[in-house]
Amino acid sequence: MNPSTDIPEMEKQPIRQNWLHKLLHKHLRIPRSMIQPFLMAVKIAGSPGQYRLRKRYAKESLASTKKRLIIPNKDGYRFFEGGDIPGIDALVRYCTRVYEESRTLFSPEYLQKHPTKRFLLPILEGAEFCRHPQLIQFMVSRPILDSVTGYLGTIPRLVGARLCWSPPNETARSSQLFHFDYEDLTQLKVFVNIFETKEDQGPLTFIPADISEHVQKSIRRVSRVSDERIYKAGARNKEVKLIGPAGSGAFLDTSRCLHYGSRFNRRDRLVLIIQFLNIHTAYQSTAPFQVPPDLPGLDLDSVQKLALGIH
Ligand SMILES: O=C(O)CCC(=O)C(=O)O
Repeated sequence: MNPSTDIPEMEKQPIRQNWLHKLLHKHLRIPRSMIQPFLMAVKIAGSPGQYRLRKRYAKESLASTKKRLIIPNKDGYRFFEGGDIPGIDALVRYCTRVYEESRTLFSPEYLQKHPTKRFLLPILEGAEFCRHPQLIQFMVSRPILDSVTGYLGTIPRLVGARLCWSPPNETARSSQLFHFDYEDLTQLKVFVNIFETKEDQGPLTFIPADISEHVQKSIRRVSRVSDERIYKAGARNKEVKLIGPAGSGAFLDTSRCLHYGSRFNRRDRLVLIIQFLNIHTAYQSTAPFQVPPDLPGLDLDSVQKLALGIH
């Protein structure tokens, strides 16, 4: 892998909220657990062929895959090491070089102007990945895709990705506080530590799905509340941290597992975050991209094409 010498522009794509979801959840206060299955059923009714096709492909591809990393449903996560997914060493080298070339985007002046947002700064985000087909090829490599398919029970859609840098910071706000992601009731993000990540680098920190569910039942509003409230509701000493060498990582259902990261870093952290959703999910990714069908540099089978929405 050789990173392009292009310095990526910081193109942002807006989050498109589903207006019906907004009306039902925000205005009529109907819980998400009731709305999302309903919205999904509406979307499936709109494209039943896609729904059946993805289920069928999932069944066939899982039956023919001898070895894949299984993500237990009860836990909602699974760690992996560099050797578990071919290509991780090359990925780490590539992302490190992109980071080194792009650091100038975040000059000391930039950081001074944005004192409160010194975490998860996007080195690459959304459509910018189309300039790095090697990274897209990795994201839909079969060891990753087959694990996600096994967990979600369908060929998922790769909906977004971010290569993020979190420099030293003094904050605990927004995604630095425990929260669930909202795009669906279940989803998978793949977190890859590009730098070796230790306790003082604000590692991804989460609570397994079954305990998170218990916490949610005890206190109805769980997002962005204090750690103490989460602990009192049954999660004390239950946190799990993604600490490990470059190339270590985790599959995490961020809709079912309370999580935070990049909190009080003392040293830099660089992480690649890849997001997979069910195709009929009501919400869009916060860093979405659509891969053009003729993007050079990709070598894809039919399952990988489905995951990228290329037909
Ligand atoms: O890794 C982090 O700093 C937090 C990531 C996060 O909250 C997310 O991707 O949903």
